[in-house]
Amino acid sequence: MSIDTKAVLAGERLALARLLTQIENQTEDGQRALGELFPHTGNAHLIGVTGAPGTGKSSLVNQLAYHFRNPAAGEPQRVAIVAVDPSSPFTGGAVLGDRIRMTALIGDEGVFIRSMASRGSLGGLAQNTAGVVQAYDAAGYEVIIIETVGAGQSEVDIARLAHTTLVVEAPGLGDDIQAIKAGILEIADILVINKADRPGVENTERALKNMLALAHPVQRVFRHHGQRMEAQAVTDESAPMWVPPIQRTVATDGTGLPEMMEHIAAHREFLQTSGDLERRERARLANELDLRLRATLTENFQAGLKNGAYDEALEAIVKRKLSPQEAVQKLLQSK
Ligand SMILES: Nc1nc2c(ncn2[C@@H]2O[C@H](COP(=O)(O)OP(=O)(O)OP(=O)(O)O)[C@@H](O)[C@H]2O)c(=O)[nH]1
Ligand SMILES: [Mg+2]
Repeated sequence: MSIDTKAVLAGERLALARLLTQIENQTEDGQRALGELFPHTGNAHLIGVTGAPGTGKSSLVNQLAYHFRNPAAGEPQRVAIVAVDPSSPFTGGAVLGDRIRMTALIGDEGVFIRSMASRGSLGGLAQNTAGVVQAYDAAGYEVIIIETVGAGQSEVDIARLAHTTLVVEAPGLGDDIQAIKAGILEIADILVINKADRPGVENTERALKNMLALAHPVQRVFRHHGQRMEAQAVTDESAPMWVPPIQRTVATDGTGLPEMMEHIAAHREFLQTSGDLERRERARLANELDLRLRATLTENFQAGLKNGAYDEALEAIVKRKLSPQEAVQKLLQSK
């Protein structure tokens, strides 16, 4: 079934839901629709929420959505959420403690939630997520929240997709030093200690503060999106810096959420005034271009190979008759 992109642009939920399915299934219709919609994207504030399983990311995302819908000041904003591979179900409130706020989101036309299963390759998931975010953006959602379970690479990928990245920690997850291993300082714009009602919160905060003190903020901010940004950072030492705040929250009752909203607003302001928003957008789109280019080149190349040529080459490598380098040359020449 072809996709009604006009209806998507008009914000019709059913059309959007259909498009998301096409994106997830990587259909040609879906890709074509995304192409048509692309000129209408680039307006939303993309917020990434990542952290270890069970730290309360979904609960926190629900709270954020509630606060964007019911702001302390200003107009309510429309919020779309994509939860990538959640290990616990994301049902728009069912996993949550704060029933009153969560119930307020159910049936709210200004909120759209989609969970995505991680199937296929990691690259495929990253592409699909980027597609879903574009669809939301075109549909006019002002805030797009992307939740992923952080496990190294996916944390980095989400940071590339988001303007503002929240890294969620929780006390008592075992090793407080877990934070360093995952390299979270590289990608966190805001550090959240959720489950602040639990014992051990001081230890977690102390560990995070120590880590932050050891980091080099100037480099940290600009290395955010890889090599290309680094050169800029070195030459531009007068550029304003963002030091990631640490915020305690209790996502099950909303404690710390007003402060959290202030940090997000401040970061957004920083992105705009420092010029970092433009740099991040550029890096983000470069990343997507690279990702798609690589995927397409590989696909085209493999489609043009003679039957069995790849397996033969692999077999020769396994038997040490060819080096991987030689095998690549051979495959390239066999075309
Ligand atoms: N005590 C306490 N429990 C919380 C808090 N936030 C979330 N929880 C509970 O922790 C459990 C996991 O919460 P989720 O929001 O599903 O966590 P998640 O990080 O999204 O989990 P995954 O997506 O499966 O990685 C649920 O039972 C929540 O009710 C909190 O601040 N304090
Ligand atoms: Mg979750």
